[in-house]
Amino acid sequence: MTEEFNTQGAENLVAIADQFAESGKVTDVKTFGSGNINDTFLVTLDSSEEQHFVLQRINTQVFRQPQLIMQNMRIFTGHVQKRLQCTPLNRRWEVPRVLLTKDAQDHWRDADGCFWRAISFIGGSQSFDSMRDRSYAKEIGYALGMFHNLISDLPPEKLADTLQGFHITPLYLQHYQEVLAKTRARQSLEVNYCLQFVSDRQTFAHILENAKSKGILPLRLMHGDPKINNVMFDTVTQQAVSVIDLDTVKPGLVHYDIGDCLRSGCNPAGEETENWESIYFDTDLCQLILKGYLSVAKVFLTENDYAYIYDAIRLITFELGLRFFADYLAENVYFKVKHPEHNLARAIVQFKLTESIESQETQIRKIIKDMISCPPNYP
Ligand code: GN1
Ligand code: MG
Repeated sequence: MTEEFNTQGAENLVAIADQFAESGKVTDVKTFGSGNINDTFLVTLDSSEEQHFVLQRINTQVFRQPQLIMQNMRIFTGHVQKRLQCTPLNRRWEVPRVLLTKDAQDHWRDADGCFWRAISFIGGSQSFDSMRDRSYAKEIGYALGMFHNLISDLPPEKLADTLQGFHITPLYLQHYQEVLAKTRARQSLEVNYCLQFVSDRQTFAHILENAKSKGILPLRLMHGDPKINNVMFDTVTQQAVSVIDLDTVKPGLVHYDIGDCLRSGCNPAGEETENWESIYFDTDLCQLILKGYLSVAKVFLTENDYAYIYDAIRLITFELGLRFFADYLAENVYFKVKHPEHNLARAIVQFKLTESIESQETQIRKIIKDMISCPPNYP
C-alpha cells in the first residue's frame, strides 16, 4: 500500500474503494497518474473478474457540482456504447464505465463530505506524459477524432456545463487581471517575461470566443482535456483504444480540443520540464496528429472549422500558460503544485511553446491547407 494518501489513511481508502467493488475484496489502493486537479487511485481486487478500477476524489473547489459530472458521464457513455453496439468499429475501442456503489449510486460521500467516484480500468493499456515515439502521433489524432465522431450526433444541450468558463480565454484573462491587481509576487526575470508575454497577446485572446458568438464556429460537445496522457494505448498493438478523463465532456468548441491535443502532443519535452531551451512545437508531429484526427473527423468539419485550427493551437497553448501564471500569482489555489514556483515554471513551458508555434505559423497553416485539399484516410 502506498504512503501517499494526502489526507486519507490507508484503511479509509480501502473502505471507500470497497463501496464500489462489484466483486471480490479490495487488496490494494495506490496513487495513480499525474492529474493536476483530482486525486486518483488504482484499486486492486482479489477477483476473478475485473482486477482493477480507478477511484477518484473529485476536487470540489474546481468542480462545484460534481454530480453533474456523473450525470454527463452516464449520458455520454450510454450514448457511445449504444452507437458502438449498432455500428461496431473494426478495431479495439473502449469506453470507461461508471461503477455504482452497493446502493446503486454513482458516487460516495465520505464522512468529511468528500465526493468519490469510480470508473472501470481499461485493461492491457497504458498512457504517456509526452510523445515518446512518432508512431503514436497518428493514433493520438485518431483517438480524438473517434471521440468527437462518436458524440457528433449527441445534441450539445443534453450535457450540463460541469465547469463554467472552461476554455473561455477572455474570462481567464479577466481573472488574471484581477489577480494581478492584488498580487504580492516578487519581480524576477521569469515573472517579467510572463507579464510581457500576456500583455502582448490581449486582443488575440478573444479569437475563438468571437468566432463562437458570431456563429462562425458552432457549439458542439467536446472532451475538454484531450492531452496526450488521456489517450490510452493497447500495450500489445500500440493502437489508441480509449480517451479517458471525462470530467469536462460538455458543450464547447472542438477547437479547444484540437488545440489542446496538439499543444500537448507536439511538445516532446513535456509540460513539466524546466529546461526551457528544449521546448519547441514539432510540426512533423502536428502533421501526423492532424492526419489521424481528420481521417475520422473530416465527415463533420466545415470550411470555417479548418480556418480556425491554427489559431486554436496557438490560443489553447497561450491560455494554459495564462492559467498557470495566474495561479502562480494567486499562490497556487487551482492546480496542485510540488513547490511554490511550479506553476510559474509550467507557465513558461507553455509560453515558450506558444512562441515556437508563432514562429512556425506559415508552415503550420500550410500543413492544414494541404490536408483540406487532400483529406487523409487512416488507418
Ligand atoms: C488539468 O487534472 P488534469 O491534469 O487532468 C486541467 C486541464 C489542463 C491540464 C494541464 C479541469 O488537467 O485543463 O490542460 O491540467 N483540468 C482542469 O496538464 O482545469
Ligand atoms: Mg483532466
